[in-house]
Amino acid sequence: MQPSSTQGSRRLLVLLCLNISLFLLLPAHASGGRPNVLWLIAEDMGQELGCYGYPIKTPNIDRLAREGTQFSRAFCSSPICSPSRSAFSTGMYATAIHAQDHRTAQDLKRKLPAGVKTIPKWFEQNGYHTSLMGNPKTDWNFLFSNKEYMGTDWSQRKTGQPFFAMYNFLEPHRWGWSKWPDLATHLDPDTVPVPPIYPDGPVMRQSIAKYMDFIIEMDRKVGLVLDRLEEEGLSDNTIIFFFGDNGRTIYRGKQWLYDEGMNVPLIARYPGLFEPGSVNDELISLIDLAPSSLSLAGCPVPEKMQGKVRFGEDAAPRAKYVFASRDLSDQTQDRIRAARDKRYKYIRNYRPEAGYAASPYLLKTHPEYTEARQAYELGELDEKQSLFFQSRKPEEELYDIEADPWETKNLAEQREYGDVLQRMRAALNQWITESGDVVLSEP
Ligand SMILES: [Ca+2]
Repeated sequence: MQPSSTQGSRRLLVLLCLNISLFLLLPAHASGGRPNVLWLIAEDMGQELGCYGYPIKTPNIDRLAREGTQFSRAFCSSPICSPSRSAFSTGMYATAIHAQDHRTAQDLKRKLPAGVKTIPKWFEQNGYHTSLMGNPKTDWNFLFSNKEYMGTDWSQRKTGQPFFAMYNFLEPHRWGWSKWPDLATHLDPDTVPVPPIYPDGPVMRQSIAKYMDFIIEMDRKVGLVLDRLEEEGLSDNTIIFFFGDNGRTIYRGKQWLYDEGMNVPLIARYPGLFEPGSVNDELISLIDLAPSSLSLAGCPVPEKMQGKVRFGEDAAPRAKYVFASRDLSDQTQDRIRAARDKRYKYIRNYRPEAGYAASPYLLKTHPEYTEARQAYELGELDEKQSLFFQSRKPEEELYDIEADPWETKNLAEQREYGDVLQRMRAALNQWITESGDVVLSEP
């Protein structure tokens, strides 16, 4: 769902002007105290929300979008839980801190490098109370103490103390589906949209309907948190970021570097900074949220953080690219890196011979994969739907996302895209070197 770029640019320009003027008029400390920072984190979720134009009723998150800024080009830096969470919780690429493997065995985990800490630790150092709320998930692929967070609820803070809270929702993560069989809402599988890359079968429809059911449930829970902020008089002095930790979990989404695995919802609300109801089409990586949150709260941004401040008076220049990695994912070893600009996606497969290996986890939890695989073997899938069942991946993939949002037409070998390919290759190479990819750039 890409808004028109011309319209988006105009809106962005207006937004930036408004933001700059409003920010100057109403800095973070205008109310006399430092703002609270609240991260609301959905699991395994793409932009399937009413406010993004998807046919689903999500009134609470839509309300957040109406009161803040909705980002269309927000991306995780790894398309699966633990490397993504390791990254956005430190403001570092997972590949730069030995956290790229999902999930790293406990005895292989390392300490964070000197000068790198988790976001709650940085906030604690700046006098904040920190809490891990909702689903108590860290899922970090590095060694950490049991004191990373000070508590489990912002109510545990001292009088007058600002808080940072990471509030995790389990929904719509797939292994949780069986735990809540009695949701208030059950969508009719016959009414859900099936993307063109997937065969339209009954199990596929059930999987998508279930995913949507859980988004509706997650939206209800977000509403409870927003109501609580309001009741406690905290709405105006709390910076909120709502986002998904990685993309949607249908079999070509989560774990893979297509937009379905990388593109996540991101909505920011902070009265006086984010223009109500605005849309921002600029590239943003989830690793930008840690430095941005610290900066907006008036805390120094640690020198080593690789993410960039994206909002407020200390914002960095706009990003030209976002980058992502995939390595071990459960039981399947692969190595993929990707660069994405506002229009193109470049994917480099280091193990093309591995194909699109389905892990036992995927087979167990994604019944639509088995349905689709059987249809493929019976010759019932079209060309787009068959891509995921090829025994070998291309070494390089290049997609024009504007023309081909589901990334089905690989342009890497087309001569007219040679310049784009070369530019994207160079950008990826530069990122691998400069970010210190521990797998690819160490001797
Ligand atoms: Ca996840």
